Amino acid sequence: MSQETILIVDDIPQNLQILGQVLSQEGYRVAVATNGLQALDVAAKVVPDLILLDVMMPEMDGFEACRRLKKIDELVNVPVIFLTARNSTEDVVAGFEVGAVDFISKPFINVELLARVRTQVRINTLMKELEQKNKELEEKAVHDDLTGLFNHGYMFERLSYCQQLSWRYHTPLSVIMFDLDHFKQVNDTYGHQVGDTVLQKVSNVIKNAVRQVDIAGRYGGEEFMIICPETSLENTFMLAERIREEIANTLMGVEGLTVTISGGVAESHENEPVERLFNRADELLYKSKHSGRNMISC
Ligand code: GH3
Ligand code: MG
Ligand code: MG
Ligand code: MG
Repeated sequence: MSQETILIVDDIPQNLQILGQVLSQEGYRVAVATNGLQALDVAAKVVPDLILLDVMMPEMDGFEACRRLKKIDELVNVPVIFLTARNSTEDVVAGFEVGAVDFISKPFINVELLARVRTQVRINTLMKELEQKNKELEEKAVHDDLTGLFNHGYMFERLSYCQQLSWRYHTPLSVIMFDLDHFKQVNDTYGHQVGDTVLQKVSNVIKNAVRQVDIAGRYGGEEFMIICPETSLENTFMLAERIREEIANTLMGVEGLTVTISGGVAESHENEPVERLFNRADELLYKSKHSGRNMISC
């Protein structure tokens, strides 16, 4: 089990010692600070799982320290429990207002303090897991499972956005549409599993060929799309050619199997609807198909 770190902040060394002992015995790792300023410093370094914060301290009191902690991105979600001899209703309310999750009066009862700490650490752990899951889901929602490229929905979202930027800043924007040649035959001859592997290998060629700022996606079945911001038609054509050639020269993992790809490249026009730009690239792709495949048209 991972060991959680609790930061104890108190200006009286004896308090730190007693609290430190109580928490260590429960298996927590303990960090300490003796005033608000130092607390900010230590918190930034250790990023604790919880902070037990005194209110009355020299240099910077607990309320101000908490207010500042809540403005720091890495620390905003660290739960803060005030642990103080100040226990008027106003103090308690002020504590919650600056962002605390709980308020304990001194002198405290060990088992009660530990129960409150455990509860907040547990909630915090759940929150972190949820945040992580959320991130994973967000990633999954924009990617294609088989190839790891961006998916159809995301490509169109990004294309619209890139168009807005290109119109506003008068920078070029180009798109490539690709479609594998006679891919049905690959499936029919070698089976769908080999077909899937081909799609993955082709995707890897595309991923390795594009720049960091290019956006590569799987448009559908065996169709791919690349958005090239700030790239002229000529340069985008060269990229598409490079990818076409590379794919034609890539061994697809089965003896004797190579595949080719056809493509169409179009540059965005000002105020052109996204569908029209896409259709132009698609028409050029079909021109390549009709002209014999394994070629790029622009
Ligand atoms: P063309 O050169 O004219 O594009 O011929 P094609 O055979 O590639 O075109 P067609 O549209 O007739 O066939 C596309 C094939 O792509 C049919 C479909 O089974 C296959 N396909 C689409 N998605 C996948 C996939 O995820 N995995 C596999 N293995 N095959 C797929
Ligand atoms: Mg104090
Ligand atoms: Mg197709
Ligand atoms: Mg095809």
